[in-house]
Amino acid sequence: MANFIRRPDWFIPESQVTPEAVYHNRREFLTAMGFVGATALVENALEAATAKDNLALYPGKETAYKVAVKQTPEEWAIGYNNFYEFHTRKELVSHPQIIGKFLTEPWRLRIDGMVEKPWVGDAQDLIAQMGKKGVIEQRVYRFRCVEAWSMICPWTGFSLSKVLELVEPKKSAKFVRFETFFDPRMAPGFQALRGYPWPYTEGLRIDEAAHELAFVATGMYGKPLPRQNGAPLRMVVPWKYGYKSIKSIVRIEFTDKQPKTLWESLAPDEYPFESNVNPAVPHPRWSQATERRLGTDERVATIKYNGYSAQVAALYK
Ligand SMILES: Nc1nc2c(c(=O)[nH]1)N[C@H]1C(S)=C(S)[C@@H](COP(=O)(O)O)O[C@H]1N2
Ligand SMILES: [Mo]
Repeated sequence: MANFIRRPDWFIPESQVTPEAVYHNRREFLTAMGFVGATALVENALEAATAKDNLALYPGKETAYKVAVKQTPEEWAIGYNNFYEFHTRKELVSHPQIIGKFLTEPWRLRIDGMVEKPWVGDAQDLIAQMGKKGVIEQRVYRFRCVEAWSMICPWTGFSLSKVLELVEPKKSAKFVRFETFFDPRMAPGFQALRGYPWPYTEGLRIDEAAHELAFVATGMYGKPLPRQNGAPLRMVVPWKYGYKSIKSIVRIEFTDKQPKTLWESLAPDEYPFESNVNPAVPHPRWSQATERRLGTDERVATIKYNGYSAQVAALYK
């Protein structure tokens, strides 16, 4: 029977899976996987933070980013997820049998491409570094999925512009490309959707990435992100449809070419690169005029740029 199951090219046999003992020793694991380059060693020696060390950074300092409407109940925000690497059924993503093998520590993150100072290290080291700079905030944002559901929740994290300050993009960098982890051992969706152009990728123009509102979230509801919401770190781009808010990022690359995103490769007319929330432009298969608030039966009017016109409209003159 097993012989008849066609394995995709990237299938990794059980025999090659790193033994758990090694996996759990972060330094050895990184070395074994060939991940510890010169830069990584320097960065890790300076920080070497763990998720536990970083707990003190939550929920982050309060800022002006609040919404004068009731927040979505936490159980909805963390129990109804789009994360196709795991499952296409939103209620199932957070199920222990689906998300249970997803290890988010250690987590190697690369920030590179057209930058003066590439950064390589563990995601927790980046979070610790941002903590030292005092830029960790809690922001309450509206979040609007292209499927016409929405939520309002508090995120902890830092502005993506702080990452730009850290790596100093070169003049030639016109776009930022984001990439999600790709490891079929940790997530069943890669197998289930083997025709998809994995890994999940997304992108922003450099001026969008530099905008104050573009946020790197490491937590929500005052705690580190649950795995199903994109631990250890993800984007939250509140004026764009939800799929632009890529989860569980392993690489942030600065480039001079507009990146091809996963959803754009699958259906360019339905999920174009820009994807700003706009109630006047229907999706080819449904209206975008209204949205359903998670955890309620309420349908409310969708607002242009998801309510962030005052901040972002100037980007699109
Ligand atoms: N890697 C990855 N990121 C992703 C997705 C995904 O399937 N994989 N889904 C996107 C979509 S369509 C939405 S609406 C949001 C959902 O985020 P949430 O589950 O935290 O609400 O994540 C976005 N980021
Ligand atoms: Mo979405």
